[in-house]
Amino acid sequence: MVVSNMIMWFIATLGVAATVLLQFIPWSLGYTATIDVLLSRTLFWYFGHPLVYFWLLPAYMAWYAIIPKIIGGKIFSDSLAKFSFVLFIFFSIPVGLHHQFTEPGLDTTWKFIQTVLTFMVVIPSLMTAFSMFAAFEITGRKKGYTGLFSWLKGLPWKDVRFLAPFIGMLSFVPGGVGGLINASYQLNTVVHNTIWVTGHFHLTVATTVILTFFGISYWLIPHLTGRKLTKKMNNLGIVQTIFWAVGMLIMSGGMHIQGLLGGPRRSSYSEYAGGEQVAEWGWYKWLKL
Ligand SMILES: [Cu+2]
Repeated sequence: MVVSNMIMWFIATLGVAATVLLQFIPWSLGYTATIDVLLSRTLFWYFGHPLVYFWLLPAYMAWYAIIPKIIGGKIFSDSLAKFSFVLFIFFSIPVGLHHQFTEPGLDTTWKFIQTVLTFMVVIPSLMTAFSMFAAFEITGRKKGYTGLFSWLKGLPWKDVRFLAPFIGMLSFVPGGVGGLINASYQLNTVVHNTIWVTGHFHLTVATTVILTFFGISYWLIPHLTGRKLTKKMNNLGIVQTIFWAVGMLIMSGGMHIQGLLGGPRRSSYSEYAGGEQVAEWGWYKWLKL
C-alpha cells in the first residue's frame, strides 16, 4: 500500500515539475514572454487531483491495516486490499480534467473520458467500504453478537482509536456522493467554482482523513514511545473527536448550502447564479429572513 502511494506520488508530481521547470522558471528568467495558462492549469490538475490521494490513501492504509487490530479482529482480505490500491494508481492519476470542465480550450472528448475514469475510482472506494464493514461484522459476530445489526455492539465504541476513524469513514459517505456530483459533467456546472467545492474537501480531507489521522496518532504515539493511552486521555480524545466532527459538519454543511446558492469559491464576488447579491444574501433568502 505504501509502495502504490509512492508510485502515485512520483507519477503525479511529474505534472507540477513540468509546469515549474518548463514554464514558470523560463518565464521568470525572461526567456519566454508568457505562460500558456491552459497547459499550466492542465499540468497542475494532473498533479492536483492525485495530491488528495496522498492524504486519503494513508487513511485507507490505517483502515485496512490498523483498525482491524484495534477492534480485535483481522483484515477481511489481504489481496482485496492490494488490488484496490493498484486500481487507485490506474484510476486516480489521469482524472485532473474533472477540475476543468468549464475550461474552454479543452476538447469535450477528453473531458468525457476523464469523467468516466473518475467514476471508476468509485470501485476501489466501495471495495474498501465493503472490506471495512465485513471486518467489523466478522469481529462483532466472533464476540458472540448475532442478529442483523447487533454485531455492532461488539465494536469498541469507547475506544477513541476506533471511534475517530469510524466517524471519518461515515463522513466519507456524503463526501463520496458530493464527489460524484462534482465529477458529473452536467452537475458540475451547478457547483463549479462555488464554495460547495471547498465544503466537499472539508468533508473528505478535513473530516474523513483528519479524524483517521487523529485515531492513528492516539494509537501510534503510545506505540512508539512505550507510553500508555490512559482512560482519561482516551475520554479526552473522544470529546475532541466529537467536537471536531460536529464543527466540521456545520462548516462543510454551510459551505455546501452556500455553494448551491452561488457563493463563490475564491473571490469576493461571483457571476455564477446571478452574481454578488446571491452570495451575500443567500443565507437570508434560504432562511426566509
Ligand atoms: Cu479531483
